[in-house]
Amino acid sequence: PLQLSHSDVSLPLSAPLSSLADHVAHGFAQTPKSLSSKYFYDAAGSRLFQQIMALPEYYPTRTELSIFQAQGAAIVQALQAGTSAGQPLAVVELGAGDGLKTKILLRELLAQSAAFTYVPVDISPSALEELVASLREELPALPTEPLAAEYTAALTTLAQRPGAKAVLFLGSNIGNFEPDEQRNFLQALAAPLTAADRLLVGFDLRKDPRRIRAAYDDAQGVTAEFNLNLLRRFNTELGADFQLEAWQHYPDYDPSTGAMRSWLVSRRAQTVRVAALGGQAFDFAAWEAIHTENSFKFTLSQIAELAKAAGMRVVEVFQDEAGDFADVVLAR
Ligand code: AVJ
Repeated sequence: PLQLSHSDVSLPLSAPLSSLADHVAHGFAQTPKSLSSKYFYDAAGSRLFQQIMALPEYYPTRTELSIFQAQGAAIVQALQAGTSAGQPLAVVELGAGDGLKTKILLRELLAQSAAFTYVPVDISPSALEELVASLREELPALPTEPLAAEYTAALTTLAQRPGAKAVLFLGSNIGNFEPDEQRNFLQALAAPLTAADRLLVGFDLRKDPRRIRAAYDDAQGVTAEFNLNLLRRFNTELGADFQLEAWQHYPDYDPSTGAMRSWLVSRRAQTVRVAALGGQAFDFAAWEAIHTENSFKFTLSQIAELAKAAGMRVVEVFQDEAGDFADVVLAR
């Protein structure tokens, strides 16, 4: 049997992660200064996100989990509806993380399907290693082809891979994109698919704005740590000299647009230097904010419009009873 350890794991890195230093230089040249949320997920950030998923305030993960627990069989059927029986299926998941929710669907697929391969894609090699190790334990019969890469590499994999496909994009990860990016990305995801293939997308829905805000401003401060970890990462990986106590996590929800945005606010005027950028200095005014994440919330009609704009149709919508979250099956 294959042994997996931290030293010998060789996950195929199909594309190098784009340079963190370049991203910082580019992001800090913008107004307002902006960073991509994809850089949250180093090993520490992935662990913090696991803690977030268990927080009492952070409802999306346990809500999507409950949808899978209650309706997993129907979801898995909908994912295979276009596929003829016995045809091998590739289940490609973007941003697989720890796979906690996906395992429910994988178990159901193993029970229902003749042959399928699981292709978890994640930007965090450490999270992917742990996922693969846990799958070897819990679902040893499942062929798994992990890919430590960004979403764009998953698009290449989808285009190159023959046969039927089910693409999973769960957890409202799509909410990290601005609305025009959401449409463009779904369009790019649809491009390599045939009419028989299915896409399952998780969307966090509009709800009491205070509940949404609280999910990103938990009492224990784990989300604040998660946000600040971005700066810690720049200190360790880029030799930056961010003083973490001079920054404040600030989440902000706009119920008119569904835009949940996270910021890091500078508590005072300060200058930060980045060794990896030749010691380049960046000035921050007192109370200046860096935009670090979007977590858009959706209405069902918005989702239908988005699918249409991306050239896809809504096949089926699965929701929890309270209507907090939707898992939507899409097809070309
Ligand atoms: C993993 C992108 C779905 O936006 O809700 C959680 C990340 N950020 N708390 C989200 C996150 C702060 C999460 N996603």
